[in-house]
Amino acid sequence: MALQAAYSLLPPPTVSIQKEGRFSACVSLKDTTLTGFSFSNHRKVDKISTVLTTKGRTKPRFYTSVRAETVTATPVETSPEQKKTLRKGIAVITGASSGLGLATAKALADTKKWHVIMACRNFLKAEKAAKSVGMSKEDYTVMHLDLSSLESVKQFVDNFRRTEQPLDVLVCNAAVYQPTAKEPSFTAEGFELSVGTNHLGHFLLSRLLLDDLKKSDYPSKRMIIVGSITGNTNTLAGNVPPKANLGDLRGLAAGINGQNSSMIDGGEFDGAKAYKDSKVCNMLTMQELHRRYHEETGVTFSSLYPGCIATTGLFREHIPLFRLLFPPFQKYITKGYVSEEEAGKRLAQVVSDPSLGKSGVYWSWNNSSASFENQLSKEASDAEKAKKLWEVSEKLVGLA
Ligand code: NDP
Ligand code: PMR
Repeated sequence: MALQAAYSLLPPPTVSIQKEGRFSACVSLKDTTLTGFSFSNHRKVDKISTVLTTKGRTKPRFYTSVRAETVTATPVETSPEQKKTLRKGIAVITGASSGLGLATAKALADTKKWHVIMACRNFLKAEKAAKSVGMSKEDYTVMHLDLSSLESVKQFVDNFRRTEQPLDVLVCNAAVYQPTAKEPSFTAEGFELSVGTNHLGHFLLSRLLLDDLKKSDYPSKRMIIVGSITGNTNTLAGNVPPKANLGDLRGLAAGINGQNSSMIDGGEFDGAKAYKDSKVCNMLTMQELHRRYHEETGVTFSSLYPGCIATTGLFREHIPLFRLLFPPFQKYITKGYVSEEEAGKRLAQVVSDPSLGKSGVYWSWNNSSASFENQLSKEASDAEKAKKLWEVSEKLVGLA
């Protein structure tokens, strides 16, 4: 097979492909509307605020509130008059300048019920991307965030707080994938780049913004960390070498800085494995957040596999032959392919659909695009490992 030819150009696999594990559990056909709230068309501008741009300038922003006809979620304590008014939800999406993040921002913005904060490392790219998909100015704000710098994460949180907006949903979506890198590269604080960006950057961001989410008076507050099938070894895709494996986290505990090791399990650097390991960290972190904070805060914590979005920028560092063959391979052979637009609608469901409001769930979709609660692999659902990962990560990002 042609993809295998491209695949054979990668470092030799250490393990052979095994049979597919349990594919799905508890398939439930759900309503796929983006939100269960029903709104009239009447909108009014109710607040003018300022938003800090990357260059430290402030610019005026208008926030709109929307009159709700029916609200089906838990009511917030407000006066009878206020009860009729549901403001726009405010969602921060990291890495919204392309692929899944952009498609999700667009899907939410199009409902006119959400204002999206596009938290991106490249301000101009994000602005252009928003314009290119036809998002209206009043539906989004671009704010600078580079997840490969913990200082930038802290700065983003400060800047966001200065805007005095509430935070209703945080989507940890950004990621880097370096399948062809021979040597590791590192974040500003010296962590291997994939784990440093995809996991540690998001770990700090989610911990800091949890306080803001707690304060939100929105009917449903959510934190979503994007996972993937390739981190789950109970699937065929998760058994394509190199397989995710965090081991006993000795490399992470030693700082994952290239001095002892650049890999979480303490092994030799492998860019594809580092990405898959980072996805396992994302899925473990979501479950640990759920265990520690769901009851206390009422925040819904979720992860998901949106489908194989084979056309996104995630594969920008892969060899050209792979980039050519991967989309048709996923479309016609595995049938796991999903368009950016469809994947964006799926993630937007996890953001706002009342039927996806259960906490601690890893969502997937079947071939008819119906969502279901999927089963994570043994490692990606290991509560002991999740606790250890939490404690080690806290130290690395300076929270403990
Ligand atoms: P893209 O490359 O299109 O999007 C990744 C986004 O992350 C980009 O906006 C990129 O910014 C941003 N980003 C990368 N590094 C940083 C950083 N240091 N700071 C801030 N932002 C950063 O890939 P996808 O849309 O495919 O990936 C989105 C998510 O979906 C990831 O979590 C990925 O793991 C997940 N996923 C993807 C699948 C797929 O098949 N594509 C399947 C399963 C999960 P910039 O535009 O500046 O490069
Ligand atoms: Mg995979 C049902 C089978 C299936 C699915 C859904 C995916 C998704 N992949 C499947 C099967 C296979 N892939 C098989 C049989 C092969 C060997 C030919 C294969 C190969 C392959 C490669 C080389 N696949 C890949 C790569 C990548 O570089 C991608 C990757 O692992 O990125 C980390 C990838 C992916 N396959 C997927 C998905 C969703 C990816 C992107 C990974 C992600 O975002 O997590």
